Amino acid sequence: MRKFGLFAALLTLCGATLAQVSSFPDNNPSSGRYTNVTRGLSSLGDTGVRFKIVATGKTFRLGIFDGNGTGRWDVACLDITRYTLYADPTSTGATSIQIGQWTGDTMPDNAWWYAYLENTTSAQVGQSFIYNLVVDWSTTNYTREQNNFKVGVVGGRVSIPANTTFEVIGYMPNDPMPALFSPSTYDQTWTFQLGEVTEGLTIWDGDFDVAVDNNDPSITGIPSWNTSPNAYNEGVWAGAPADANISYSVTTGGVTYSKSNPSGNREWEILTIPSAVGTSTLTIQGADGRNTLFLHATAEIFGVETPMPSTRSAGFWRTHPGALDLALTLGVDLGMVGDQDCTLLDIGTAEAIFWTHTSGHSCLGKARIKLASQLIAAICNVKAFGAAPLFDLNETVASLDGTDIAEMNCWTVTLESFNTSNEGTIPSAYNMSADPKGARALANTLNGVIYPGDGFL
Ligand SMILES: [Ca+2]
Ligand SMILES: [Ca+2]
Ligand SMILES: [Ca+2]
Ligand SMILES: [Ca+2]
Repeated sequence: MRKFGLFAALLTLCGATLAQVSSFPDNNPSSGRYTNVTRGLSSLGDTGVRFKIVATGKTFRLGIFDGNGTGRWDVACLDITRYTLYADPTSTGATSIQIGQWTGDTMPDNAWWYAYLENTTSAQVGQSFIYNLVVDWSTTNYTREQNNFKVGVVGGRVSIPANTTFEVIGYMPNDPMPALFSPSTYDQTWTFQLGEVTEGLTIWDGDFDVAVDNNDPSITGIPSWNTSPNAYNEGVWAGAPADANISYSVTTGGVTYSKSNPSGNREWEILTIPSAVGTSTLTIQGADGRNTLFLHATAEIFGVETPMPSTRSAGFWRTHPGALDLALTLGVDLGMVGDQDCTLLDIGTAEAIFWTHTSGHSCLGKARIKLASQLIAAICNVKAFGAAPLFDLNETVASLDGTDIAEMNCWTVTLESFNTSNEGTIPSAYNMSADPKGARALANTLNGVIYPGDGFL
């Protein structure tokens, strides 16, 4: 009984950290849904926004999608956006201990950027590590600007802290400038999970730009926490640009509270829920890509949690040549290995690395073959299945070209553990039959012997 309890507790601990990818608002590159940082633009933007990250374990991966301010998913970004991570063990938005800072101009367009971070005791509370991610503008030189992005965390959870203003925008393919905002599956709706509140729940909606605004009797003036210099006192403010059908609601304890006439231009309105029961859901309908929505709630707000993508072992990739061939078309780059160019690995070399007998090779060659086998599998898992390692594969690739055998063996163990970490469902295109014989026959040979190349001697 006691043993089982301990095992169950360990499972809970491990499952809570690695079973999911936590993203805000989501981790889908074509959903059209973004959070952003804005200034001006007939709206309520200001200096920046912030996110709470609670990590567990030894390391976590911080991801930013489209962190840059140009190209796809961006229209009006002039300044450089800063992404600064602070230790925040008190969950108060502390900024005294900086963990790292990155700028949008170094991040890729329409793609994820990742930082691999070791948890630090300066952020520790019990078994958790709490961080404050601040996204802001690096100057005050521009009065009208906007950078859209997503945040994704593996090895932890990202949220909007309670009593914090945040921003969201969603782009349909037919929004202005479709070249920037398609393909997009955005359907004008949003769903957020709200953290538990013990008292009543209050949601403030800002600049929802409802076309025909009314006066909200439950609020006067501007909320005391508002920091935007552009806010108007609550009143009757026609939307600019106007959204005809925008509304939102909160469902809690089986009851739905709706706000059918939310805020007009540059004002804040309110939805009060007298008794929120357990976890609640916030839903928004009718939001388009011409207008950033501002929200501020007394509850913590969560985006989308998605299951950890699956992985397959080196043994799978070795014996499934069809799946391997398909994954290799996505570009498996092992860099230079000695004088051997493995930057665009072909199936003959990949199968030769998998199937070669290491007996005739040097210690270095053997270490490289073992590491390269796991590395091919890991890169295939990342590229084909979207698997999410908690370490930087580029460091492993660099190690493969080095001569530090102990380091290589260490990476081999780490990679093997990653490659066998999640035997869940894989995309159907990769569900092919095993064909070990056929796979072996594809391996490069030299004088009739399987030969992965000079870099692996
Ligand atoms: Ca962009
Ligand atoms: Ca962007
Ligand atoms: Ca109003
Ligand atoms: Ca507006």
